[in-house]
Amino acid sequence: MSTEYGADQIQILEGLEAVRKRPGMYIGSTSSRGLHHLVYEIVDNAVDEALAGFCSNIYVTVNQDNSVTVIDDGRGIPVGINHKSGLTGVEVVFTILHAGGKFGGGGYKVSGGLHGVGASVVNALSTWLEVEICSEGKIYRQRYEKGNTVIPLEVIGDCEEGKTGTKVRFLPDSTIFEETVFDFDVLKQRLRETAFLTKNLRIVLRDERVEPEVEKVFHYAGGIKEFVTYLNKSKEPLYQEIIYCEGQRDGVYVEVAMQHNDSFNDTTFSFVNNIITPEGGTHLAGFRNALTKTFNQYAKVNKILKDTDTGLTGDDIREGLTAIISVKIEEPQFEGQTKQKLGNSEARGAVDNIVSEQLTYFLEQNPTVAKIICEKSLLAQRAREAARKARDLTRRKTALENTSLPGKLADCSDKDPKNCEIYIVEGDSAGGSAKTARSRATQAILPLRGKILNVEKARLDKIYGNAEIKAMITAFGTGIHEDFDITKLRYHKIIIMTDADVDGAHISTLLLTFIYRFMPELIKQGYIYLAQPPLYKIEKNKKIWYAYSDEELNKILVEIGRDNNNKIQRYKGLGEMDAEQLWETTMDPEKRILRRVMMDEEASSEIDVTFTTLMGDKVEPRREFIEANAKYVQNLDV
Ligand code: 28F
Repeated sequence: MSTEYGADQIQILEGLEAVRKRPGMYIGSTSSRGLHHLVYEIVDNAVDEALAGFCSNIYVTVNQDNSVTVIDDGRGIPVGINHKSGLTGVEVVFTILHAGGKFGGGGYKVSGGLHGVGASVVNALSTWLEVEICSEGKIYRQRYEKGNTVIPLEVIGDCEEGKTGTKVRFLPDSTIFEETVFDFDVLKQRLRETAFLTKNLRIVLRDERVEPEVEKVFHYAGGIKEFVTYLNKSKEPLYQEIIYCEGQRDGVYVEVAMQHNDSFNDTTFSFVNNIITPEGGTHLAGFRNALTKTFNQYAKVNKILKDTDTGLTGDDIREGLTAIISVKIEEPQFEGQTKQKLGNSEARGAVDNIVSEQLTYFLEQNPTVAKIICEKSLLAQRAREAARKARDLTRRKTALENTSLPGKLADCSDKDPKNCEIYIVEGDSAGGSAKTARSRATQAILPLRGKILNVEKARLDKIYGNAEIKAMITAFGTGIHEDFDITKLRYHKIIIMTDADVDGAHISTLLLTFIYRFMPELIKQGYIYLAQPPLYKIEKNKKIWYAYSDEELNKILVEIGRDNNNKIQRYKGLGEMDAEQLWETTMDPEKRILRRVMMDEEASSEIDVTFTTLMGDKVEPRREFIEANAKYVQNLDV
């Protein structure tokens, strides 16, 4: 190989330098999320090899030094020189942005990858990266540092007869990423999803940083059918079958799986080339159209609906539905502000067509299932009518209705939402203390009585009729569902304040479930917080300390000395604090600790599982909640 820098090499260096200068442009961010994307980029290349039909196992290992190794048993990245570029296949993959062959031609039909940027971005953002290829009985290796070749491609040994594959190991550059420690649970969730979406692919995830090592194997022969079963695992399915449609049309490969459960939510997730599309797009629109059309047709033909009846709406049919829509397409076009919405028009027609045809056939073959779904939809239709009436009462359409703020709300005087906060407080007594303690100008208090309605288990009419829920909806000002309007939000901090015990945690979950189902945008945009009341009060020689955790208590005790003059009080509830203490420990913006509730849309299928597992009928493991909840919460000292 030539050691002189030709025009091509200079271009490569400039390309990778650009990635290091503005990493956010290529991987979204340099936070923990961007860090994890590095793994997905490498894994996605291996998944592409699986989709092409040449790879059936992928091994992902987080090593002790926090580097990551990904191995596949595909054909191995080509080691020969590509005549057009004068580079080896390996160099094309690891040094050229938008590595060739991924989109269109090159034997690759489809591709994952955040923006299809691939392995070269990972290479540019790694302190070092090593790639090993097994091909034609030899092991080849190349090493890069910050994207630059430090050891050119060389043969380092022999490999087993007939064995082929690719191994990549890289260490993310700590001068680029704010976070360099991989979260095993985050990787686990994403790789499980990837395995569901790629039938028969086996993904083995290992964590070597812990003793004993942890290993997870994801391998689903049923693909997205098993994904639906997984999502419904803590719900009651209405029938045993998973309805499944599959086909190809206009260059779009379509797969749909679905099953209804006895809940009232629509849990549909759509994917394009294995990447979740939180805002849906043409594929989802095609699915919804097919579903509404096909069920109405079936219900009419089979006299479940009379000709004079108003038809079933999409919402009616999707009540209690769990569905996965997965399309694979050569050149996906993403639209919308966050580029998360599929735009290709051919995907709409393809999904609509394939689902309409195969669903019609399924319903004819399975009249019992068809009847169950139609009846559930009819019930939903009636409930929706009742709900509409109840809901109109909770809607605030005009400015005049501002006067109808809930009676229990102690509103703040400042009217600029940016300055305003609302405390949702468990119990009337704590609510009273909070009202006394608050800073009237900017802090509003809404006390809630007793347990909050579990929205996972109630139909819309009951939900709209619930006083506590109505009070929150009116106080927040945004409306819900299709009426939701973030510009009407009356407070830029919505703070949930409950007792620091198991019941308090349960109430927080109920409130978060309600917000997640009815106004998820409030979570996505970071307006929801959890207050953190202290667990202990320590008194010594008339001086007072508060501890918010057991560790903190120990720290304080070490500082002030453990002796008999210490008076330690364990707070069981907010009610044990007087107004002054509540202000000082939990409400004073200068001193309090707030935890912001976060939500990663990429992980939305897993968040759904968390909420339904916690709030559904089958299990209510309170302790588990506290652990699971911790994952969606970030500590903030505000
Ligand atoms: C651990 C990560 O990256 N696996 C990959 C292949 C296989 C081929 C390929 C990849 C070469 C130059 C585009 C092999 N034989 N795992 C991976 N396995 N890339 S990445 O080719 C990419 C072309 O430009 C491959 C025949 N065709 C393709």
